[in-house]
Amino acid sequence: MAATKGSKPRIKPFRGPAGGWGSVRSLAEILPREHFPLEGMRELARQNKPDGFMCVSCAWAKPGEPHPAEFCEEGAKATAWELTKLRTTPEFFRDHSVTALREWRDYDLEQHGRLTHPLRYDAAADKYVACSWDEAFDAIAASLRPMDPKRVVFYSSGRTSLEASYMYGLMARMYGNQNLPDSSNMCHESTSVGLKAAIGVPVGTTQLKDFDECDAIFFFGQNVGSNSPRMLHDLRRVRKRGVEIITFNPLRERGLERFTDPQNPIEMATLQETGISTQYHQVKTGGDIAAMMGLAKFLIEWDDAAKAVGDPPVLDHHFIEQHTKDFHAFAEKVRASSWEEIEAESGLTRWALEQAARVYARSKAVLAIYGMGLTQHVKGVENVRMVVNLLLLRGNIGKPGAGPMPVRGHSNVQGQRTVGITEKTELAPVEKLKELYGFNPPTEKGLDTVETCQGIVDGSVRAFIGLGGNFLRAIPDTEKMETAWPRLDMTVHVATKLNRSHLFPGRQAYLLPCLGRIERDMQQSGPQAVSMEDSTSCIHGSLGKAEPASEYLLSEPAIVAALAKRLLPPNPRVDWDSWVEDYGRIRDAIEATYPDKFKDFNQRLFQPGGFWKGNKAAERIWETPSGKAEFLPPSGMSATGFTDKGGQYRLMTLRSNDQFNTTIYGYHDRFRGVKGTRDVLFMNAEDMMQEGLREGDVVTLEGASQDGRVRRRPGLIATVYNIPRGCLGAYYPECNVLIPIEHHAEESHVPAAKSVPVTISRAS
Ligand SMILES: Nc1nc2c(c(=O)[nH]1)N[C@H]1C(S)=C(S)[C@@H](COP(=O)(O)OP(=O)(O)OC[C@H]3O[C@@H](n4cnc5c(=O)[nH]c(N)nc54)[C@H](O)[C@@H]3O)O[C@H]1N2
Ligand SMILES: Nc1nc2c(c(=O)[nH]1)N[C@H]1C(S)=C(S)[C@@H](COP(=O)(O)OP(=O)(O)OC[C@H]3O[C@@H](n4cnc5c(=O)[nH]c(N)nc54)[C@H](O)[C@@H]3O)O[C@H]1N2
Ligand SMILES: [Mo]
Repeated sequence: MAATKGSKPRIKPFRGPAGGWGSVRSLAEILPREHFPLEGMRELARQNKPDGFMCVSCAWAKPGEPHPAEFCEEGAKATAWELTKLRTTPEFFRDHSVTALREWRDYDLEQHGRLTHPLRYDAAADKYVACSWDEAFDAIAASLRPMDPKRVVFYSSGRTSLEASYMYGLMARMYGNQNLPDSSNMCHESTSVGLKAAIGVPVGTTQLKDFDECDAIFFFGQNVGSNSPRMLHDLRRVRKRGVEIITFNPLRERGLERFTDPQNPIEMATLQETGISTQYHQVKTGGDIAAMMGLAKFLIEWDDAAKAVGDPPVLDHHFIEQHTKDFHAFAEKVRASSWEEIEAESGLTRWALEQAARVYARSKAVLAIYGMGLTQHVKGVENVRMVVNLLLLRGNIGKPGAGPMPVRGHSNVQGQRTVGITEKTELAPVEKLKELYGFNPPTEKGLDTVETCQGIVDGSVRAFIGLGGNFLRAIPDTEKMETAWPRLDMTVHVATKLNRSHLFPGRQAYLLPCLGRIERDMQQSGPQAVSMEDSTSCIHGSLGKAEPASEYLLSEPAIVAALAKRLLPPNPRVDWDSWVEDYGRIRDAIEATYPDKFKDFNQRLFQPGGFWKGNKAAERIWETPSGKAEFLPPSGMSATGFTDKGGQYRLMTLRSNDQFNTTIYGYHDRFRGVKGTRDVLFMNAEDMMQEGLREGDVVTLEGASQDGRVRRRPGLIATVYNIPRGCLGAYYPECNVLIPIEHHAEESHVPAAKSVPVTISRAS
């Protein structure tokens, strides 16, 4: 593992708020380092505006009436990362072999700047060499055409636009598979599976306006200050109105504690802060099912008691009767649960849960906001369904100010699923595609992320095409996967910057550089806009205007079209070239395929605040098999899926405030007080004492090894941290080596990155 370069590591508590002067200072460091061009400041001002471009960072909603600067520290970093003046040219690859580059840190690979030319891997020289686009497309198509389509995977990362995603999914299906894993397979797939089963829609039912109507927010496992900072404005607004925010998180995340708006000169000058959470419950990792069972237990007990004496009910029985199924089975399971077990599994006292339950019981409209702290567990889907159970008890779905609000990750990850990036036949528009394009789309289920990994290991997958992302770094089991990867016959990555996935080429490999979203995309009919769907199901147009990083870049739609044309037999009904000439025609095709969601797509493209694609559950129409919203009693109290034993910990892998997924912007995690390193192991003080460790000791984590494989991550600095006993925290992706590929959510196959069983040793 490469050592950390730069300043001496320092870990001490951070006392400031989220936002505030810290975020200004952080940008003042990063913008010059990226050689951020002056014109870039103009681009920043266009970020998330109705006529501008949509931030390439997170998927948080973009309001119709934006702030003068509708971006956050993280969004500005992401823009600077894309608009950097630094370049990774063919000369760079002449000087560095692929094997040598594997020794580089993730940070240094991307920091070297934007890719400029299409590249072919020359195995004899172990180097990437420049090639022409034609050569690349011809070779890729020639290699894929004779292959069994079932053995080829088309991955996409959630940044890709609706237009490119639609074409990509169509290409895969016309070729003969729906092996279309995307980053949501590692992320909110637990939401898509859990919500679909429970309320008939795979996405949240809520929108920005619900912040103005809610009177309480229950907030589970999402680090708003680092990962969706623009939401802090919404949270501050509701706090000023007296809305209670009840947070469940093993760590005291600063963004959930207090915030100073860096764009508010008065707040900045006077160091004013808004307190965010009104209750903060440091639940044990994997303890949310138990915590929510505790809340439900209070509500049901209070309701039973009220009924006995003829008081007004605590539960919304009218809603439950009219709209839900299996309430009684759920209530029985809750009544039968014991407080001992709830307290032990959640790590929270009955008293603390009572305080939270009281807020829930007296609130008329409750939002439930959540992120990876719920989805990335073996019982991740049950976590999500437990959120629904809780909401259903008081009719908190399908009314203003209430409902589930999953916070999605990548800026268009939700949208990709909407336009056909899915391995599941029931989610694909099979009949429509048949009707529109006259072919028989495959109906055999495709491979998701975990199945792709398994296929690469067992040799059944022969080719991997990646539209964005850093798959090999984002998935679990780093060592095992890096060993298997080069056995692939063909690997292709469409990317903006060099990353570790590119350094494990298959027998044939191409690296194709593309335009970023902020850049001008000029096609035959003029400059092109693309579109994306945010976390609240609103669809926004996005127009890039910045000068492209290189004259050789192609747009993602152009790359997909060029490959499709060579790979597929001609089909008079799909004119790939005409789609690329004018992306409006791709949007027409999307509208023809999904007329309900995308009505008048082109006309509404730049509607301020985006246009809402609609949501049946929000109207209390339940598209479940029973036609009702379904309660589901959890199978057990713990979300971890494994039994605790002496010396074994639950490791959660985390993002810092200085990264976007596998992209490392820097080595600080301001809110957690970490400076100059990512090799940190956050530990409870008593656990450290029990292990005989002192602050700063360097330790090794060892992962589970049912398959006989040793999974180790040496070089972590043990650090006393406010974290529940038995739980550990360390950074992703450096700790992915510890996660077995089989350790994933049961129904959704999301890698269970938030509770990984590990032990600690001093061996290096
Ligand atoms: N700047 C920036 N923005 C991003 C990203 C980024 O890397 N950087 N990534 C984007 C992507 S793709 C995604 S998916 C999102 C991710 O955003 P988040 O959903 O915030 O994901 P994580 O950073 O993994 O943090 C998960 C949070 O859950 C808590 N947690 C861990 N285990 C548990 C548990 O068992 N129960 C509870 N209640 N809490 C738990 C952790 O303490 C942490 O606060 O952010 C998106 N936005
Ligand atoms: N242990 C652990 N593992 C995790 C997680 C965790 O919390 N813990 N989180 C999971 C989650 S939620 C996610 S979403 C995944 C993330 O998985 P991915 O989405 O696959 O990874 P990213 O790091 O977002 O991808 C970064 C790369 O995208 C490319 N890129 C950037 N912009 C563009 C563009 O406009 N076009 C194209 N074509 N390429 C571009 C760049 O080359 C860059 O190197 O990781 C997952 N893995
Ligand atoms: Mo994600």
